[in-house]
Amino acid sequence: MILLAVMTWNRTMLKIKYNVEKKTGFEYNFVLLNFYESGPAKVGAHKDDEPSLDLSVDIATLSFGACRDMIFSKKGCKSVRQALEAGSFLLMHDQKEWTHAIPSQPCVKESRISLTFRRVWSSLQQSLDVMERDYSIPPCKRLRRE
Ligand SMILES: O=C(O)CCC(=O)C(=O)O
Repeated sequence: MILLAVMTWNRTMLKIKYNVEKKTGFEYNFVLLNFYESGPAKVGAHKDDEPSLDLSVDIATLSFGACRDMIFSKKGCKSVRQALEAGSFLLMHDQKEWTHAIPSQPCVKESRISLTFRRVWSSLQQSLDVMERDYSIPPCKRLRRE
C-alpha cells in the first residue's frame, strides 16, 4: 500500500531544503518521503520521468536510518549497485535514461527513510493548492491508495 500525503513545508523541512539547494544549486518545491519499515520493503526499478517533473532539475536524495542499496540500470550499461548509508546524499542526473530500484534486503532489520527533493511543474503545485483549499483537511490528505 502506498499512502501519499501532501503537507506544507515545516521549519525543519525548509531548513533541510535550503541546505540541499545550497549544495546542488537547484531549487526544489516538492519532497517525497519514503519509509522502509525493514529489509523486505523495496521499490521496483523505475524512472523518475513523470510529466509533472521538471527533468532539468536533478533529484536529490537524503538517507536516514538503515543502510540500503540502490541499483542503477541503463540499457547497454552494466548495472551499478550503490549503498546508501545514513546521512548520505545522492544526486540523480539523467532521470530519463536510468532506472533505479531499492531491492529487498531481508537481512536488514532496521527502518530507513529517504527524502527525495524534486521540482514539479507549477500545474501540479496548483492542483495540490486547490486540493488543499477545497478539501481543507490540513495538514495532510490521502491522495492515492494502491
Ligand atoms: O528511497 C530512495 O532512496 C529512492 C526512492 C525512489 O526510488 C523514488 O523516490 O523515486
